[in-house]
Amino acid sequence: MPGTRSWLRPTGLVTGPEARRLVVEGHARPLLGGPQAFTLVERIVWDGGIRPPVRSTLPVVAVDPVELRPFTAAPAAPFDRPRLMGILNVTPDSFSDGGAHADSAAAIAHGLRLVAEGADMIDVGGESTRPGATPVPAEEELRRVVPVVEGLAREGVMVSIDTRKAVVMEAALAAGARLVNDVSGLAFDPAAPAVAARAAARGAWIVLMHMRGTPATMNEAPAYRACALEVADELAARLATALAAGIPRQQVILDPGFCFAKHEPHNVELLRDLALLHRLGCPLLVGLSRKGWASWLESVQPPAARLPGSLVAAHWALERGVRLLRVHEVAATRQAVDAWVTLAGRA
Ligand code: HH2
Repeated sequence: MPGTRSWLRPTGLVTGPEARRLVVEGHARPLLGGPQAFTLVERIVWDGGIRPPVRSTLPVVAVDPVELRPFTAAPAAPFDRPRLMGILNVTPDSFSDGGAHADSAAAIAHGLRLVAEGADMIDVGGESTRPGATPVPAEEELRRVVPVVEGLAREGVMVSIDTRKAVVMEAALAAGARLVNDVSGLAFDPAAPAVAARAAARGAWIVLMHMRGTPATMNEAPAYRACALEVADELAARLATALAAGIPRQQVILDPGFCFAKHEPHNVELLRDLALLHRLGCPLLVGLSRKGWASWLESVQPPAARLPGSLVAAHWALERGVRLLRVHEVAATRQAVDAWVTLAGRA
């Protein structure tokens, strides 16, 4: 049928010594170099139309190893193991910590606390992107984030700048940021791809997140026929634009953008099919911390009370090969991740 394509999703996951034995015996392939391995592959065939995708499950030996390469190759450091990105919102209106770190000194102190708790990097944001958020002028965003980026970078912290604006990216990079995290996937500001390409040439990582529309309107009526496949295609398009702008693939991190133009069924479908995104060949980041990705979880108030749900979601993502978790509660997530690393490697 014209336009019919197929996607692969590793499944039938095993860990530890059992995973290593099954790989040696040829019954499994390592997921991104391990510690997990997958014994099965789901093939998803879809023509892009109104009929749902057709899914069939095969033993891993029935699939050409060349087709599986993006799912088996070990990522380069630092994403060869799970990493934590601690969230630092220097905003009055973020959904869970708005106003908590409004002045620079308090924000820097909080960032340093998150590093002491085990964060590998700190994501500094000066504009809330929660559903319905009001956009912030560039001058105000600069005033909020630059001193904080500077203060943390001076202390040797790896800083990520969470912004959609090229001028904010540029100022934060000059102040010492080494990651650019753009929830629009460099689509919001026409000047952003060139700024990100210059930063990548100097070694910065670029996070491309998936969303549709803008935070002000994105969750009014998101509609997908096959959410995970459409997100994969739209992220591939953002990646292609980034590559065309001169950003090397090895410097890109991809994020499906939970709750950005997505309601519960979309978030759940994306969580189920997360591992198919490895086909794009970049490390994956997820931001599920404190989010109401399911409607019952949304009704748990305040958002800071959603730690148990956030930890389970983080664990679910780790199991599927996600190597960068964007989280509010670093100490608790660090403990959960370290516990998972011990069990996944040895049990
Ligand atoms: N989520 C938020 C902000 N930035 N960046 C990436 N890459 N992925 C995410 O899921 C993501 C993100 C929203 O969360 P938060 O920063 O806690 O809230 P707010 O946008 O209200 O400041």
